[in-house]
Amino acid sequence: MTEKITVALAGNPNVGKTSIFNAITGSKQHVGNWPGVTVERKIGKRVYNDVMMEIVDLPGTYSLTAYSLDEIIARDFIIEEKPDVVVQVIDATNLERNLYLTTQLMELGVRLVIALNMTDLALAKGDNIDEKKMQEFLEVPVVSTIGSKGNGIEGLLEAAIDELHKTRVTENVFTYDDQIEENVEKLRAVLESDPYFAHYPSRWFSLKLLEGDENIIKKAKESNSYSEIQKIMNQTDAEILEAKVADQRYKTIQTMLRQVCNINTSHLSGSDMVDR
Ligand code: GDP
Ligand code: K
Ligand code: MG
Repeated sequence: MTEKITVALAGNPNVGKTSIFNAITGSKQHVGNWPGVTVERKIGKRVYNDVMMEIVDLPGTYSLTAYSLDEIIARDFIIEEKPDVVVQVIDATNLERNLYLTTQLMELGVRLVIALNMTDLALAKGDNIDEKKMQEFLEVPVVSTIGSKGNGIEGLLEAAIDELHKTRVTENVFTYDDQIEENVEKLRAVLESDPYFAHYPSRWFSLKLLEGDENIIKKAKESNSYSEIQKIMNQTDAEILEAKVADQRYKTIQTMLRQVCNINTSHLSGSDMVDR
């Protein structure tokens, strides 16, 4: 019997998503547009170990905020269409920047697998990334790939199927300061008592409301609980909260980088520099 699953490929622009998409799907792909917009949408198929996988190549994004159409498309696909597994393709030569998206995907609570791509270039630079430690730190499967050569693809598909069959999704969330957490808890209580929100991850949705995310506020306005939600939202300054959340994510990334990487800093500058 064949199982059918949907796997979404997410990641920053130019990290090798389409190369990996092509390596997975070969010629079995369909190119069109996302509904209502002229952003390209690629969908392909692959049967692996009796599993029929529908693969979706999401637009390249650095973040999952509501600031750009690409980000809204990628995010809405993940929260509304609920792919069975999200594979984030990461450029191994640019870990810090790529991991910012990882922190957001983790907060969304999706079943996540990381394709650590461009490992040939990282090696050539002299970077030494311990993918096992990275996997342990993030509690997310990490598979090394070279997308342009099709290396590591089978391991990636296996990890995606394994992830799907795990009984529990890893809830590796970040905690913020007490005031944020208090308001998140208040919002969660409201969201979880209103069936309209049953579809959404409540912690993530609460944080987005507190951050003043327009697209998420729009969704909340369609519920019967909006006046109650608004009262809680008014207790926090959205801009300050957004900055605090970003800060916490970067701190976590820095901690991880110190543990898992031996980056050859002679090739790096600016934000890629790891303080050790
Ligand atoms: P996307 O924007 O994420 O879809 O990235 P693409 O798949 O279009 O890849 C961007 C560029 O990186 C292309 O020139 C690819 O051939 C190249 N590329 C992809 N994966 C790898 C890899 O693992 N190693 C190297 N050296 N190049 C890669
Ligand atoms: K691209
Ligand atoms: Mg692409």
